[in-house]
Amino acid sequence: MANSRKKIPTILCSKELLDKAFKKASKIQKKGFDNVDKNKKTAISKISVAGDIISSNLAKYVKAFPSFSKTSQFEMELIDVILGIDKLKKSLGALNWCSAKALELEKVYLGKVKKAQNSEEISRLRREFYGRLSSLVDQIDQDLKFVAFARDKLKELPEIDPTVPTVVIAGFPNVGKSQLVERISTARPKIAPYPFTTQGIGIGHFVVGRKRYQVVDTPGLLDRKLEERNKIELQAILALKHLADVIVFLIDPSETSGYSMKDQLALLESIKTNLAGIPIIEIENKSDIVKIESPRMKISALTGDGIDDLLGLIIEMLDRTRKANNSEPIAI
Ligand SMILES: Nc1nc2c(ncn2[C@@H]2O[C@H](COP(=O)(O)OP(=O)(O)OP(=O)(O)O)[C@@H](O)[C@H]2O)c(=O)[nH]1
Ligand SMILES: [Mg+2]
Repeated sequence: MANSRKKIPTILCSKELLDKAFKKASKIQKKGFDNVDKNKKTAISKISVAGDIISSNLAKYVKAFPSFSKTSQFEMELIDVILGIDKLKKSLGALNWCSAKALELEKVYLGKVKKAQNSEEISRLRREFYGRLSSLVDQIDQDLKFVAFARDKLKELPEIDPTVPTVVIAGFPNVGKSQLVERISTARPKIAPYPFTTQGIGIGHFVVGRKRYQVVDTPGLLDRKLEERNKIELQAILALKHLADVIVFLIDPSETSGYSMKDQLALLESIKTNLAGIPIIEIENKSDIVKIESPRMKISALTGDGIDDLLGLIIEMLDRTRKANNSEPIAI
């Protein structure tokens, strides 16, 4: 799915789709042995072209969406959080329905036009077909708009390779997760002095010798129940659950993030309980401002202090803990 979603074409709304169909049909002029024959052949061709364009474009949209059966569990859940799988399936179903209906309508009107006796009737039937085709497509306008939105969202999703050893950076908002990801990987996330800067999952890489590792930046988490978590936080939870071979839990003892140590440590405990089995490295960030007494490793993602040691530890743990396939890290 990761690559196929990049190929989904631009999804037109109902008005654009109808304009496209009618514009193409309007250019058609056929010859005939008399006026009625000419008008009939022209109308038949216009109806076929307009109906076919609508039907084939809708079918193309549906087909371009990746098959859910081939999507990984992580991506399924991520799409469900961001878009709603049922909603997406329903809208794609509506496009499919409309595609078949357009062909059906086309067939009915082609039959009627063939039997028509005079030019007035031919032109009335052609107009009637256009009107009915328009209201058919207008009926699925909301679905087209949702599918267009879904297409854009799917394109934004990061490319994740499940076979590459992966460290997920988690913690409260504003503690410096993105700053750390930027420092240790190829990712260039947005870093800002306010919470909830990161709104989705970001992926970066780093390479040591011939081995490649994946770093996942996540949105900030608050210490609260799963039912209360919003779409943004749920993405972080999914990354922790499905992608992490190792978790780096970043703590901000300076509390300049705006969150207390007590709350941050409570979140750490709940992650430990809920994701038991995934090794967690507890790190204190912003050591350039505040260092507290504790056995935890201290770093400054801002100045780079302590980063080499942390990276060494991450690599050591990733090499020891291979979740995906239990295989060796991929050599590049
Ligand atoms: N002094 C100091 N500031 C830091 C350090 N690391 C990050 N910051 C600052 O803290 C602020 C938040 O950093 P981000 O990396 O955006 O924090 P985040 O955890 O990704 O935040 P969200 O995406 O909102 O969850 C920014 O102003 C950073 O420059 C550090 O080690 N020392
Ligand atoms: Mg961030």
